[in-house]
Amino acid sequence: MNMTNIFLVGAPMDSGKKRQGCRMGPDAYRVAGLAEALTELGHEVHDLGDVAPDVVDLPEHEHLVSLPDCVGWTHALTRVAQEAAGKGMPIFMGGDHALSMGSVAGMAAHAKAQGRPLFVLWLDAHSDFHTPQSTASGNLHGTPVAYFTGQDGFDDFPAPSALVEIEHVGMMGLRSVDPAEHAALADQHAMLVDMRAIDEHGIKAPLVAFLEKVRAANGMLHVSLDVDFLDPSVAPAVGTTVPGGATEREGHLVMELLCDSGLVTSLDLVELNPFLDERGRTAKLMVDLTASLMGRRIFDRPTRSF
Ligand code: 4U7
Ligand code: MN
Ligand code: MN
Ligand code: MN
Repeated sequence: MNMTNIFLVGAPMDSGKKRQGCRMGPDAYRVAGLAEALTELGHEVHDLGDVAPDVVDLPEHEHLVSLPDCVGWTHALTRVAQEAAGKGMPIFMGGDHALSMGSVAGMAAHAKAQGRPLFVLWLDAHSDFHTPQSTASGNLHGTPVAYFTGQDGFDDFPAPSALVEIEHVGMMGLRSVDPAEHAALADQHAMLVDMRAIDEHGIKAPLVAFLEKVRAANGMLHVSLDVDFLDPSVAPAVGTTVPGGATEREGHLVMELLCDSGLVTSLDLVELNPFLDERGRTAKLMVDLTASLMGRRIFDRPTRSF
């Protein structure tokens, strides 16, 4: 793989839900050796440190958890994402998944300025397609896809200067979709790959089909990796475990195929809660998956046919 200028952006956002701990994510990635692993692969790595949320003048909401903080994070991360994208490939070290409101909005603005469409690959057990009105939990980490595709109801948030078309979103790993999300997705054309489809067809076929769409449109590709995409038996450090997730090797294969495609222009690492980890194994796995995305191989050429 060619040398890439990588910008690590720490986003210790913990406001997207009630359970705390994701704020420790960026430092867990640093301790687990993310920068070192990428440097070893020949990339130039710049750690921009941790972002802080903008201070916004908004009262707390009776149902939505930490709404003012989430709005402040979205402002700050949209700006930082756009800046970092102008210099190289941003990797957002979360933080919970509400950070993707900012990271994706910023990448969409950057892509628009380049005259290219932004595609988003959402690797997650959940569809995160609630609006502030439909969420029963009030946890805004369940809403980012609705935000950056321009669904109604985000009036307190900054209006994104560029939206992602729902047809440009691919979701893989789905196994927990709430009724309201299900209804909202029914009349939209996102690529929805649930765990049953992965069991039946393997993880490669739907991914390759999605990547062909990205390539045909000369698109940029943002990958958003939620820890709960993976099965909790291999990735326990997450607050929203759902059994029946992707295996360790399915995770790596996705990353290896994405690497081969050469299409990925930004990455979120989200929902790691180091407080729930077992001797750092989830943080380490997320680092290894990122290394696979950025060129790490078992062999550097295809193994011979058998
Ligand atoms: B994550 C949930 F009800 N849908 O809205 C909700 F199941 O970023 C979960 O994917 C959201 O981890 C999970 O609270 C958000 C729930
Ligand atoms: Mn998520
Ligand atoms: Mn999830
Ligand atoms: Mn989660």
